[in-house]
Amino acid sequence: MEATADRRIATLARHLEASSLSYSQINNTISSSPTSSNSSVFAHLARAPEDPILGVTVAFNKDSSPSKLNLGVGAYRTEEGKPLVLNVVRQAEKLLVNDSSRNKEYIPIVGLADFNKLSAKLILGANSPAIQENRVATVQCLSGTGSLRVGAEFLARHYHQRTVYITQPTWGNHPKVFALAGLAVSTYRYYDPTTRGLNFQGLLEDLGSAPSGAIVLLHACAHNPTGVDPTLAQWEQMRQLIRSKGLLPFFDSAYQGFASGSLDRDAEPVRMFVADGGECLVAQSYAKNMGLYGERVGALSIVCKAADVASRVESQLKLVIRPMYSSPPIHGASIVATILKDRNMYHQWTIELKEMAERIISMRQQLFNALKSRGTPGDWSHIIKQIGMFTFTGLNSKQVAFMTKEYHIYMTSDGRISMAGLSSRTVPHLADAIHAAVTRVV
Ligand code: PLA
Repeated sequence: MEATADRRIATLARHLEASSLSYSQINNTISSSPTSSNSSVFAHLARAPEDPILGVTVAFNKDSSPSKLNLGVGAYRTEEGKPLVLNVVRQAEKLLVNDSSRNKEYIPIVGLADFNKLSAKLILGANSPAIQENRVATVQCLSGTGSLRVGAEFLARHYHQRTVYITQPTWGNHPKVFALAGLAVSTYRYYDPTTRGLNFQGLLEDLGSAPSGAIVLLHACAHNPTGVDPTLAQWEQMRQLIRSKGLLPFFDSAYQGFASGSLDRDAEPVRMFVADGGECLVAQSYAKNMGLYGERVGALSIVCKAADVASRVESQLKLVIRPMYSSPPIHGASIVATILKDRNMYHQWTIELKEMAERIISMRQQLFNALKSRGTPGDWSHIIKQIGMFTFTGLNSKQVAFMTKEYHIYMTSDGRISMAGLSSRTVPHLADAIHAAVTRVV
């Protein structure tokens, strides 16, 4: 425990140094400003920068242009550009509201039992031997981020290897989640900007030289931000390497069903690792595939080798969760459990999910066609090849800034656009902006 505390303080100190104030400076400032004096005890605080992804929405909200377009955060929009609540979610909510036997009592630290069982089944498959053998510890967490964070905290306390390897590049929150839990973060090569595809050789080399036992974060499908996924044959090679080196796989599954439109197909890489009998962690999010963004509903599963280990793991997860937020919220998980346990509702969900995935795929084709018809210089075939919610366009930060200033199009500065935020109506505007950016800004 003491070692954990020391590590946290060291991590925090590094974090603070990076924002130009040292830990001891802050300590001094705090002690020399009593709460009774006129100046604030927080007066020393520098303004923190906005989040690189969520800050795009903040800037977008301030723009008064009628043609503004937010392609920053990965949030699904309809053809009319509106947020979508799935019909099946509305239906589940009505059932919940009309059920007078329901109450608002605290739920257990680990969350709703039904939700946990059904979530494990969703990602690992209905016939998963790991589930049948009771070797999976699942806890309900605060969406994907909370699941990653609980997993990271658990590993920092109980796992012998403290280094986690993340893809280069990755979702911007990954390094922060792991570093603040007290783990050391390293990267492995993943994306090749020249081919706009996977740097598979680099990936194998880097994982091959990782220290034995290191944690490897894997995007289960629809890699964020690149939209580049390994093929199943490549996954198999990765599995063999990871197992032979005794690395510990930690899957981030934030887009199950969003990549291909099929929940089972998108879960194949995870199932491949579970089928070999080895251990792994999986963080699941229902933000995108059930459109439950703000409900903050997700799950962390730890697949173990034996039932008694899984049960001890679960008991320790409770000690991680209780001092963080005590127990998770009830509403979102009740919606998910209602849908997953009812055959008809589950079927309806798969149809609505497929519609969302297909609309995103059709946006790829439309944007590609629009750039072709404008004769925009460059090979834009990666737009139709990439998978999931995002296209990693290859536009540089100057071109992105130009598109925001001149066309009121908002996206992250690394050139990532959320295809789910586009519609047939807005494709021409985006294509005009990209055309202007690549022909006028280098
Ligand atoms: N993991 C990955 C790979 C993600 O892309 C995201 C969300 C999450 C986890 C966490 O999602 P959740 O906590 O809401 O379940 N990424 C978004 C949003 C969609 C964000 O940055 O928070 C994105 O625009 O990248």
